[in-house]
Amino acid sequence: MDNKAIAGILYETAALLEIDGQDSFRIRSYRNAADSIEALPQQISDLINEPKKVLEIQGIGKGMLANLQEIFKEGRLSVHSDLLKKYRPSMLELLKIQGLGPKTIALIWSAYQVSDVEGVERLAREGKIRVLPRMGEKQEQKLLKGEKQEQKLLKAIEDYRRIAGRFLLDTAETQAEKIIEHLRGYPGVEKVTPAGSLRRGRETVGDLDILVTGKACCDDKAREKLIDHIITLPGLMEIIARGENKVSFRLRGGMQVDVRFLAPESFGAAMQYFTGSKAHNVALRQRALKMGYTLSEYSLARVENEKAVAGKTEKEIYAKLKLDYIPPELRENLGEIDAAEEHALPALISQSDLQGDVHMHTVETDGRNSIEEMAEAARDHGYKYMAITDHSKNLAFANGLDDKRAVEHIKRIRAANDKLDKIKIFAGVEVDILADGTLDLSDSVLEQMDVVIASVHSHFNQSPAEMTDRLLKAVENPNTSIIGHPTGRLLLRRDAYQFDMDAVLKAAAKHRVAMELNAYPDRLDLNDRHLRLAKQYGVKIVINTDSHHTSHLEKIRFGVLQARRAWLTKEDVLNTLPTQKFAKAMKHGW
Ligand code: DGT
Ligand code: CA
Ligand code: CA
Ligand code: ZN
Repeated sequence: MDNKAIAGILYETAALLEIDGQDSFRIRSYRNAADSIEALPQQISDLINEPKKVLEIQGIGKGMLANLQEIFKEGRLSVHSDLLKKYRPSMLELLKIQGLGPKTIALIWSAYQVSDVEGVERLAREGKIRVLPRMGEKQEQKLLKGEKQEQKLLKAIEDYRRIAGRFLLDTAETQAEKIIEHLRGYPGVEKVTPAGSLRRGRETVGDLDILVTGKACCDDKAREKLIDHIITLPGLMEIIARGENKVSFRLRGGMQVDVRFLAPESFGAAMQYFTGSKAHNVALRQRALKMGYTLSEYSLARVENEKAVAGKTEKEIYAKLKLDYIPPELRENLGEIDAAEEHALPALISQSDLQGDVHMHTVETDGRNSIEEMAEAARDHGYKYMAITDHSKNLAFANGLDDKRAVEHIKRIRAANDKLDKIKIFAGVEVDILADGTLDLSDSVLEQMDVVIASVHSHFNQSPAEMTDRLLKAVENPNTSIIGHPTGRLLLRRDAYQFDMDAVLKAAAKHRVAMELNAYPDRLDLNDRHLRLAKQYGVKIVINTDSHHTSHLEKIRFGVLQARRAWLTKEDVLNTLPTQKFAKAMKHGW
């Protein structure tokens, strides 16, 4: 179990203890321990056999040590599982609803013994929440007072449903890798591959679809043994269905996984089918029928005699359908089938095309590493250039730079650049676009920068008209090179702010200001649809990680995936350019 999973159990325990009305000291001890473990640089699993070292961790005393030992020994924590039994696991779902905290949940429980989302929704509709006795805390009074608060709760439940059960791409990928690792080298298992939305690189993933093939899949006894092995997977919470060719289960954290077992001769057909998307599959099946074939998860077969003509690989299926191979990222039925027929699919950008990453923070503001550390990491990554782009002063909680500190920072960046070989360090800034559209540093400072990323970090609730004007003003500023994370959304957490995207893209094309594709898995912004629109307007893209730590640099691949989903080629993306040309594009437009 990794630190994140352990912290998760402790956080849940804290919330459940609070619902249970336990004393606040005890509750806090679980939260503190969870905070420390989550931030720990090394894995607690590596330390657990050295109790002295565990006790040195802040917030972990003898009692918590015993809890951790129990988790590693038993795979669970009895306080946690007992409370879950008492209140039912659905209680954890309730905690995810905005504005619904443990105190209110406890109140609802004690009045109605309801602990699930549907139940709370019903109570709110029936006006039964507003009559609950009010608690001491202001927040709770607000929630419980009157009809308006019930409406707010219903809205929060609606929001929760929209995002519930979906996961960020990197979370899904990590879980898939664990499953693949668990099956690697198992006798009779040849290939284990993710399919579904993860393989297509969708920005969020609903459930994991994992395909397994090899000898162990073709024989009843071997398959049963294989399933017995699969369900020993650490972090598996419950088995949802166990069948002959498939096992479905839920992982801690709620993600559902479908693992399917396939004969090698159908592996390609199954990959094609279970990669989807559904819309792509429907269109492809219609094409097959027109050509006298049926396409299923087992094969592509002739209608008249049901004889398979393809199935072992995806490539042969597409080829038999007289189509160029369609990369998974494009399979959304958005024109890719016609393009494949006409040999007109774009040569999609790949990660190796990128020559640099130009959005990074350091300890000078809210990053964790120094200029040199970031630059060395970028060089190790194989980049020819990178930029340090710390925040500006409007972002006070990030200790943003004012004019004076910005100038000193430029000096430090230049000095680091002189010291380091084989990588060009550009001096840059991520400057706030203030509410009125002006930039947060003076022109004379911005002029000295190689890369100016202008971003919105405040006043998200402006009217669409105001926000559009604000962004247009930033685009028109001659110092702006890139608009950072242009819609400001945080996946599964915060919606994009509203503005006229067409107007902003038009202006960006005119002023030759690039749009960022922020590769950080919480953002992935611009999204695939907006990227395609940007390309139509002739706007160039820069793919950046927005790294706050050297370990974030590798997240660039999530950005590349989104770029591919948007049909982008190397030519659409500025940081595929060599160093000098890129520098020129940042200062004077491409
Ligand atoms: P997700 O899990 O919501 O992120 O999205 P997907 O695309 O992974 O969808 P999922 O897990 O329901 O199904 C995996 C793939 O299986 C899907 O992309 C296409 C295929 N599939 C599932 N149900 C159907 C169906 O009813 N018809 C067709 N043609 N394909 C289906
Ligand atoms: Ca799926
Ligand atoms: Ca599925
Ligand atoms: Zn930012």
